[in-house]
Amino acid sequence: MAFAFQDYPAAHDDVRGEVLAGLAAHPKAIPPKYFYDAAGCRLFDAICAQPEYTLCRTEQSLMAAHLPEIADAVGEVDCIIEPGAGDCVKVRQLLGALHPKSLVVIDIAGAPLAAAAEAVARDHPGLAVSALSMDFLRDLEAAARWLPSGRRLVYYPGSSIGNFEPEAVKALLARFRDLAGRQGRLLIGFDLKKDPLRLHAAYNDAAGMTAAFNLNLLTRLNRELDADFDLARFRHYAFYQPVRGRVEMHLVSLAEQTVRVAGESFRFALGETLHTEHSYKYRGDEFAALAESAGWQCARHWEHEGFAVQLYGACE
Ligand code: AVJ
Repeated sequence: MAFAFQDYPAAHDDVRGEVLAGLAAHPKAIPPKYFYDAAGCRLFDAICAQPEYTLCRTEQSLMAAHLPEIADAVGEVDCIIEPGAGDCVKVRQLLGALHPKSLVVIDIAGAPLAAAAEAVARDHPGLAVSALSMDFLRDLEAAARWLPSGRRLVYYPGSSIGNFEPEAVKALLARFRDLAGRQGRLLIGFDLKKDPLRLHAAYNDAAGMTAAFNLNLLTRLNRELDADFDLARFRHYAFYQPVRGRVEMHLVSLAEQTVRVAGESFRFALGETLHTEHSYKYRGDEFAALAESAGWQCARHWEHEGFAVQLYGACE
């Protein structure tokens, strides 16, 4: 078994700085990557099991249904790189079809990533697995030294790309392109624009899992940054904004209140929002235009029940 774990603490230890800056901004905002502590990961899995939230199940069945065709279109691959790999469940599906020599998985949450990646290495003798704990938004270049030469595929499933503003998508995809190198490829999954009422329901599930996921961010800050958020005084509020083509998720203050976070005070007016997530939805051609502006050429498009997977090659 070939397995290596590398922690880049400097690249993900700035929770405090980033959260305090976000709370001082107008409107107040905290980046969605902070949802995913242990409880947040469990709540996200619970969201994926809700009848209203079909995104993960749809991607999973799209991939299963088109796997041979996708593998064929991707062609020969020496190394798969997955930023934000989490529990590595999605990339396992690809390994059996593409048979790469190495796998590089990256995630901000180091401990669960290391465990998941080590299990992948155990199940695939002969595959060299590297797990990198880092915030790939800040330190992706450090991943380059773990990449063997040969044909690389960047895999970015799950509509994680939806969390970024279009300008940031362009910048991130350009960095993926640098990482993939010449002959590099990108296989990316994203959620499509659809009936706004379906989108609304997906982020307002009847069982309250999305609300619990959103509010768990405050529980995390209470624990890790010695904050004193009163969860009963914030409302989960999510809606689809069709002009911008995104679901916005907020925590709206139900009272005028002052919250202490890491020794600092922040005032919330009644009705003031703490913005926690964007989840952009695209049409296939819209996303392809964005990726093409970042130096990628769209090779294939698959879609199934409102979800799309596209394959790109690097423009020469
Ligand atoms: C994991 C980013 C795809 O935006 O739909 C689920 C996260 N937020 N419910 C999404 C999420 C609220 C999810 N992604």
